Amino acid sequence: MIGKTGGGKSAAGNTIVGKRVLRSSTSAVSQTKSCEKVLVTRGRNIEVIDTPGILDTNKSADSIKNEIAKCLKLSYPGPHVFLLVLQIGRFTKEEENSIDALEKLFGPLVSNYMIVLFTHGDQLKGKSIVEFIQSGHPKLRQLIDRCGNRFHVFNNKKKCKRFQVVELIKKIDELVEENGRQPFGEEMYEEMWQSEERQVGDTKREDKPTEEHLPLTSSFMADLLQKMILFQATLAATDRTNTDDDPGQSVAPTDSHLYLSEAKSVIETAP
Ligand SMILES: Nc1nc2c(ncn2[C@@H]2O[C@H](COP(=O)(O)OP(=O)(O)O)[C@@H](O)[C@H]2O)c(=O)[nH]1
Ligand SMILES: [Mg+2]
Repeated sequence: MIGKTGGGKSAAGNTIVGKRVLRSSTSAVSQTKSCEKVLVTRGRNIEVIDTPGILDTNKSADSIKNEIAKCLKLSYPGPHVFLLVLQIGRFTKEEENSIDALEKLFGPLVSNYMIVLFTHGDQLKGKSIVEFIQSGHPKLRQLIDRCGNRFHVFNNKKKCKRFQVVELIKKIDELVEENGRQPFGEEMYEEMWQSEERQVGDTKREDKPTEEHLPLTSSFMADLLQKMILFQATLAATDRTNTDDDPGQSVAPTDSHLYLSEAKSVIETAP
């Protein structure tokens, strides 16, 4: 799960798991200090990895690099899906730039593994999520389009949440099939493995790494830091062409701009 602080990632993780295991709160400060993996077993194993807001631009590239490295380890041999968590009624510049930025970090194939997961479904007030998207900001529609038109909505406050989870898992299963059941980032993990062989100067090792022993060499980390800097610059970029053709809903160059066409009453919780 990827998104900005306060978007509802931890709450969504709890909805998926069916228990309150991840810390979730209204605080503008991230309650999720570091990546965490939780396992849910309901006839099958599902691993959910919660992350602190890696789309927040007030964090240093170096600290986010370390979080990403931890996520890579936790998700070895690669995630089957990235859930890009967006809060209904909030769509910030960083979220708008998120796909471009994530492609800089993980490569262009990452969008083949993305599903946009909206939270705060209760804010739809009777509207369907499709209606919300269709009447929403063009940039939001573009983002969903780039994610192969895959999206889902959670109301994490709903009493009975199973149905929405079942529907999400169905969408994930379809995506997994579309991707030939291959997890994301095989080459990236392969590259880590090989860079360790180069560093150690070993003859080729037979054993594949396990999650705990996944090598993250200094050259891999240095490369990751470079990508992280590019990632953050892309997140913070302001699209100036936007203002001319769409003056009513232009993207303000602030960190916390809200597209209020849909949910005027939503309280901004991001820093
Ligand atoms: N009304 C409502 N509140 C939600 C929903 N999902 C999350 N929240 C609240 O939004 C706040 C931020 O959620 P959190 O899971 O900590 O966000 P994170 O920083 O992305 O992990 C918390 O107060 C949650 O209770 C939702 O679907 N509906
Ligand atoms: Mg959290």
